[in-house]
Amino acid sequence: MEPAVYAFCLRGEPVRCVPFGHGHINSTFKIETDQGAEYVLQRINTYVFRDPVGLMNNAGTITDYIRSRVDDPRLALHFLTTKDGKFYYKDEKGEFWRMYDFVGGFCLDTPACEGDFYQSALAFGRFQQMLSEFPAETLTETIPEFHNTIDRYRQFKESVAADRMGRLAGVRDDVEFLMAREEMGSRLQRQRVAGTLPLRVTHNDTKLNNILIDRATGEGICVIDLDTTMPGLSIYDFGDSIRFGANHSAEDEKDLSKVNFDIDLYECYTRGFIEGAAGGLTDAELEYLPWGARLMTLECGIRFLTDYLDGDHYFRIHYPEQNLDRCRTQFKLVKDMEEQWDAMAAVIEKYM
Ligand code: ADP
Ligand code: GN1
Ligand code: MG
Repeated sequence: MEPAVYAFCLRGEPVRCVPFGHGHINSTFKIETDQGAEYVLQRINTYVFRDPVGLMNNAGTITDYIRSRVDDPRLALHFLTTKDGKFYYKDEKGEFWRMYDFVGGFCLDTPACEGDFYQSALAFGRFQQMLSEFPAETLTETIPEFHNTIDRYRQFKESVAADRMGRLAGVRDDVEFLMAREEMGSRLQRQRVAGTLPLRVTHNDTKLNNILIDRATGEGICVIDLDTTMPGLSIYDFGDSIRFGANHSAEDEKDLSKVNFDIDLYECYTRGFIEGAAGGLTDAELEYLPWGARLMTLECGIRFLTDYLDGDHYFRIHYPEQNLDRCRTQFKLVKDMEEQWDAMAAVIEKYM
């Protein structure tokens, strides 16, 4: 990574570089210099992101746009440019790298308390609100059909048919679980096509660890991981946060008795997200929030299972069955949400 480090205009000489964070996609490092400056260096995963130049153009434009409209510069990431003025560096092997200021905060992998989750909801709601007038059509679709669950089912069925790793026999129940929900899974995409839910600039990957939290105040500072920011539905962002954060277990927990959807955390996130979006959500969007939670969870389960069947090329794994474990936690959460469906709708009504 050395040429990448030296390609960017840093304050001081780099003296330390350590692997950092728990993302599933990019490779992340923290860089420190002899003048006490701190940066994040990332190698962009080009297996996942086929157009890294378009992606960096999105990220650079969005963060400049936000920073030009707010008083606190920490509300958006600040990407450094290379010595020849680009937001990325392409090395000799064709790998793409980017560098941004390390923001003095921390990321959480599970909410330590309701307050954290509420703060992340405020920050994700506010992110959408800050971009509500941004010309969405100018953004590159960094992963086409990213939250098109109908297309995710298509890919899943292809992987089942191919059974490249010979793993199908061990996941019959999981396949059955998904096939029983195919019709329901198309619901958001049908609303998107029908135009009943407005197209907005959305983040599309709103895990709790994609928010930086201020150590001193406990408040959300800014949204990170902007790789999938593109036109989408507000309920994708709401739903993906609920999927990840409205429970008390790890995404790859093996003991499913520990994986339980927590309706109180769901309520707390709902309150924060609506408040952060500052009245910007339509009645149809509000009504569909529970669908966002249920279907983003289902979709993520489909993606983990598909990757498991294909041989784990997409999500980084640390042991062989990890994507299967991840898939099963998602299915357990979907089941819980189905059982608490009326209560989930009632929470939304309370805040409408
Ligand atoms: P990935 O696409 O792999 O998830 P991210 O951009 O989300 O990549 O970065 C991976 C992880 O690195 C984050 O989840 C977070 O834990 C950590 N991280 C990234 N940027 C910062 C930062 N500026 N300050 C603190 N932690 C960060
Ligand atoms: C990935 O990049 P990261 O780790 O924040 C994935 C999300 C999944 C998530 C599941 C670009 O997020 O879509 O929901 O893993 N990101 C991409 O944990 O596919
Ligand atoms: Mg991330």
